[in-house]
Amino acid sequence: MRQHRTFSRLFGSLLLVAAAGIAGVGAAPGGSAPAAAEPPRPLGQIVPAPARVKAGGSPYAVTEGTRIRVDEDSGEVRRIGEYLADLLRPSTGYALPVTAQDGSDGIRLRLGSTDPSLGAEGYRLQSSGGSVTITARGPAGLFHGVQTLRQLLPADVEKDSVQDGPWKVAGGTLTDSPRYAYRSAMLDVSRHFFSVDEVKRYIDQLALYKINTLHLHLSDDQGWRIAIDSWPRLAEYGGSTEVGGGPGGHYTKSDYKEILQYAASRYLEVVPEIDMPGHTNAALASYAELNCDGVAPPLYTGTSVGFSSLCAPKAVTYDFVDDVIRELAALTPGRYLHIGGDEAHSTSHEDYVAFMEKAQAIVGKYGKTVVGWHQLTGAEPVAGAVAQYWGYDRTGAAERQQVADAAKKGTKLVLSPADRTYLDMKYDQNTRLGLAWAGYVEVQRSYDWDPATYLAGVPADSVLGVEAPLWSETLTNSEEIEQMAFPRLPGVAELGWSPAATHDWESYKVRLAAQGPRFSALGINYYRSPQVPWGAE
Ligand code: TNX
Repeated sequence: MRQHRTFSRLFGSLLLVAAAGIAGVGAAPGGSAPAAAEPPRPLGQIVPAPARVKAGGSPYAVTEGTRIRVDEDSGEVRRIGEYLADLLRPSTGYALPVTAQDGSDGIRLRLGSTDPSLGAEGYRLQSSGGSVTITARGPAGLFHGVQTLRQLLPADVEKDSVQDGPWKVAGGTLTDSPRYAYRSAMLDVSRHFFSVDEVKRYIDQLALYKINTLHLHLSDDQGWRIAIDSWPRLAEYGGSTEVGGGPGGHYTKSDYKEILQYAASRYLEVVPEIDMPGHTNAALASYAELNCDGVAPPLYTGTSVGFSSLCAPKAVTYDFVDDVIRELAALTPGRYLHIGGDEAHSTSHEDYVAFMEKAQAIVGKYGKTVVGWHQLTGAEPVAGAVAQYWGYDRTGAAERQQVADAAKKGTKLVLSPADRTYLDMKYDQNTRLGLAWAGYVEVQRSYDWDPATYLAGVPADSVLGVEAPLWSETLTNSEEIEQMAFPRLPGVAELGWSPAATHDWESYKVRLAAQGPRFSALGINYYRSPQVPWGAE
C-alpha cells in the first residue's frame, strides 16, 4: 500500500512535470543574463503548484497597449481588475486601463465558467499571443487566477518603480482548484501587538499564495486586543502591555472592521479567537470578579503558559463570555469563531468540560461555528465543531486517538502540527528568533507531509484543511514575522491548495527557489534556507 502510494505520487508528479513542459528546466531566478533574452517562466512554475497544466502556443506579452477587460455587470470583477492594474502599473509603467468593453485582446477577467469542477475558488487561465483570459465561477476564483498571473510574470513585476520587462506570460492553459477549502494562517497579536498596517501587509503576502483564512489570536495572558464595549477594561487595561513590557495596544472596532474589509478584498475570511478558559490573564487582570477568589492578578509580560483560568463555576463568567462572543460575532461576517481551549492546565477537567459546553452553546446562539484547539475533543465538541490539531511527533497515542475518535463522530479537523506548520519554530540551532519546543522545523520538514494521512484513523474527508500559526512571543514587527513565515508559509499553502499528486520536494524546492527574487522585489525579509537552491540575486 505504502509503496503503491509513493509510486502513484511520483508518477503523478512526473505526469504533471511533463505536461507542464518543465522537465529538466531549472529555475533561473535573477540570473545575470539580460532580461530580454530570458524565455517566459514555464507555465507550471508557480506556488502552489497548479492542478493541471497544458503548456504550448505563443506567449502573451503585457505591453503599453494592454487593456484589462472585465465583465461589465459585476462590480466585484471590476474591483479585481483594478487590483490587478494597481499591481502591474508601477513596475511596467503602463496605463493598463480597466474596461468593461468586450474584446478578444488584453487581459480578460470573466465570470460565468460552466465548468463545475472549478468550484467556488478554481479558475482557468488561457494564455496565447493575443490575450490572457482568466475564467471562474466566482470572484474568489478570478482573484486566485490573478495571483497565478502575477507569478507567471517576471519577479520584477512586484517592484514599485518602472522596470525593463519584457512582460511575457508563457502560452498554454492552466486549470486549477484547491484540494482543501480551509487554507489558513494564524497571527498571534496578543504576545506582541501588531498594527493594522502590519496585519494588512501579512494579508497581502498570504493572498499571493492563495491562503483564504486569517486566524487572529486576539487574546491571551499577555494582552487583550479587541475593544468590547460592555467590558471596556479588557482592551484599555488588559491590552496595555505585551511580552517584554512594551506598550501593547488593541484594535478599536473600526480598526478590526478595517482588517476584515481588507482581508475580504483579498478573499480571506477572518476567524477571530478569544482563547478560553486558560490563557486569560489579561482578562482576569482587568476584572477582579472573573477570578474565583475575586482578586485581580497583575498584568503579565512573561512567556509561561498554563497558569490562568476563568472561573468555571461562577455565573458572571458566562455573562462575560456571552457579551464578548455576542459583540465579536456581530462584528465578524465569517462563519467561524475560535474559542481556544488549549493548555487549560489551571482548570480542573470537570470545570473544563462544563465551561466548553457552555461556551460552545453561546457561539451557536450567535450563529457561528465553533473552532477550538484539539483539546476540545477532550470535552464534548458540539455537532459541526472544528478542532484544530496542533500536536507534534511526541504527542501521545491517547491524545491522537481522542482526536481521531472525534473525527469519526463528525468533528472536522484543521491540521497545524507544531513540528511542521508552526512558523514560530526555529529553522535550526542558529535561528535568532522563535522557539524550539517542537524541535527545529526546516523548510523541507514543514512541506514534506500529507494532510490526508498525517493522523492515523482520521477519515480523509474529516480534514477541512491546514493552518500555519505564527506565535509572537519573540516577534515584534513585520521584518521578524517575515523571517519566520518565509519561506515556510508558501509550502503550507501548497499543501492546502495543490493535488497530492503534485507533492514532490525535489521539484517543489526549485519552484520555491524561483520565489526568492519575488520575495526580494516585494521587500519580504525571508530566510535563505540552505535546503533551497536559491539563485544569485
Ligand atoms: C503553544 S499552540 C501554544 C501557544 C504558544 C505556542 C508557542 C497552542 C494552542 N498553544 O500558547 O504561543 O505554543 O509555540
